[in-house]
Amino acid sequence: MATPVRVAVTGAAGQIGYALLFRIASGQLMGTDREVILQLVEIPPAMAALQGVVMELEDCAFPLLSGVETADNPTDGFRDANVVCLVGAKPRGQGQERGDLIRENGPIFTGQGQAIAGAAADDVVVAVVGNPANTNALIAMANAEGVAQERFTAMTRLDENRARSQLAQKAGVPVREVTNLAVWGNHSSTMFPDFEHALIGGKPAADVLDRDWLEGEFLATVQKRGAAVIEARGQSSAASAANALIDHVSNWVGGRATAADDWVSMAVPSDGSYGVPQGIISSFPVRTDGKGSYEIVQGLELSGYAEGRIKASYEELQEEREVIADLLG
Ligand code: NAX
Repeated sequence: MATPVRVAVTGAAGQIGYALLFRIASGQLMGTDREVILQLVEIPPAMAALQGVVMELEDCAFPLLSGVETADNPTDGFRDANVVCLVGAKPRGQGQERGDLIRENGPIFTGQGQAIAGAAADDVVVAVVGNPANTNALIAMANAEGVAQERFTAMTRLDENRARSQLAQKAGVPVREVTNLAVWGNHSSTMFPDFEHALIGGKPAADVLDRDWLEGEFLATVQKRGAAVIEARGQSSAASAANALIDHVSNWVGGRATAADDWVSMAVPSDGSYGVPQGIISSFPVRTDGKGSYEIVQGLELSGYAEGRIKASYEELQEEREVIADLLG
């Protein structure tokens, strides 16, 4: 068997952590032929709770889990890590503005970016979940001197999965029949789940479903899904977020390459494709090789409607960038 993959997870004692770690340990992230070592990172007040999670991991006796380490700081936590999942962040408080949350969480990601540069493995890949995910990923990237920018991504896969499920339900088909669905832009209410390129059973979604429904109820449902889950469950999405992170990372480095005629959504540093300005981390349709590389899908034709939606979302990302400009080094 190959050397174990070291997977670091911040916020490991949180809700998403609890839904995520057991799946990583069971082989769903890196494949059922790769051993993993979990490196769990928390803040000092949560270390006791983290010990409970460690006990439960031990009690599962996962054959592929060859070690569990804990740390209360990112430098120790990211040492030699091949995969870093930045999940931990402060949640948005009641009545708190998005800008305040960005200012509050931003500094966490400067230190974590520096720790990735200083301590992680040469082949490290980074997936940010903690909100505001795109801008936090930008901060980490800007502070990780010497690490290639394309290693920094943020998760928009939950938005994609939500959108695929909504289309499948409306069309009355199994969700696997919905393909080529990309989310563009920011992981926020401005993101655009691109129904114009999505296929349902191989046919354009707009030929199968009513355009008014797609522009209206569909977009609104996907954009407000996180809030709907909080209202119903009393807590934010956790299992579905962990599941989306497994999808994101396993497609990227865990051996699950995307099909040649399909794509998935990842927020990645913009290279200027489709007019999305450089200097932000924005979601695009991407193809992955399952071994650590991805490329932004090229050559898609965007309607004026889609361009308008994408622009609104990247402008929001540019505004977020302004709010934390001083943290970009
Ligand atoms: P929880 O509040 O349950 O857990 C967060 C954990 O992070 C806590 O245990 C806390 O101690 C830890 N933490 C805080 N600062 C830390 C630091 N500097 N280093 C290490 N650990 C730290 O939140 P949870 O429900 O697990 O959500 C985590 C993050 O995911 C939040 O920012 C949330 O907004 C975000 N989400 C992002 C989603 C996405 O699609 N990108 C969807 C789900 C989720 O809302």
